[in-house]
Amino acid sequence: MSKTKNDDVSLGRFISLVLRHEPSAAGIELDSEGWADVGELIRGVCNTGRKLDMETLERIVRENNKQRYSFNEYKTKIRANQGHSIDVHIDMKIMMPPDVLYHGTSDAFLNSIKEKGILKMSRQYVHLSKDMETAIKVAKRHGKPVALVIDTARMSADGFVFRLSDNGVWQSEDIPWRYVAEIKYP
Ligand code: HQG
Repeated sequence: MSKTKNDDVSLGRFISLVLRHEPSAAGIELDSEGWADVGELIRGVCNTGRKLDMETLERIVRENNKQRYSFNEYKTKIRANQGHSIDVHIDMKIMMPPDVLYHGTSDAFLNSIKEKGILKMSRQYVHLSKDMETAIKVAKRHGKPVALVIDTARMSADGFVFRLSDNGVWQSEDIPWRYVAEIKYP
């Protein structure tokens, strides 16, 4: 990876932390819809000893591998598209999901998930993806990966709703174990 790419990835990680979990890490605040003022974010990030300017921020937003962030129309505000643990309201479209979606997790969490269901844990929603490969990638962050195949058709029929973030991540409320159709190991 080139130096710039490396720097962008590590800056992106810090920006995710600030915009999803801990704005105070850059000494800033978000509004109720999760927006940060772009000038404040750049200054806040620079105050931590990192280097960030508008050109770099625009490149990070444009090239981020999961399209994690969005600017407003005038590029005066920025927010994370999903993944928040703090209490902000991101207006996501409620949509009919495909018949199955996948949740990636660690083999080590399975007993607890069987007992309590797939819980949101610290985030606002349970995250689901439309393909197994993405779920396995997510799962690898936690340990020996498994993908749970979720019967979203049955969940929808039972009244559960699903939201789709602007960057294509499906979001659900807690999922009881009975909706897990299959456990897949890569
Ligand atoms: C697990 C990444 C024990 C759950 C990804 C998961 C994603 C339980 C972990 C996004 C449980 C929470 C979110 C239970 C759930 N007992 N463990 N009852 N219920 N869990 O990081 O889905 O790269 O909060 O299975 O792409 O791993 O950051 O959620 O393993 O979309 O943009 O508790 O993070 O996006 O972990 O990842 P997380 P996640 P970014």
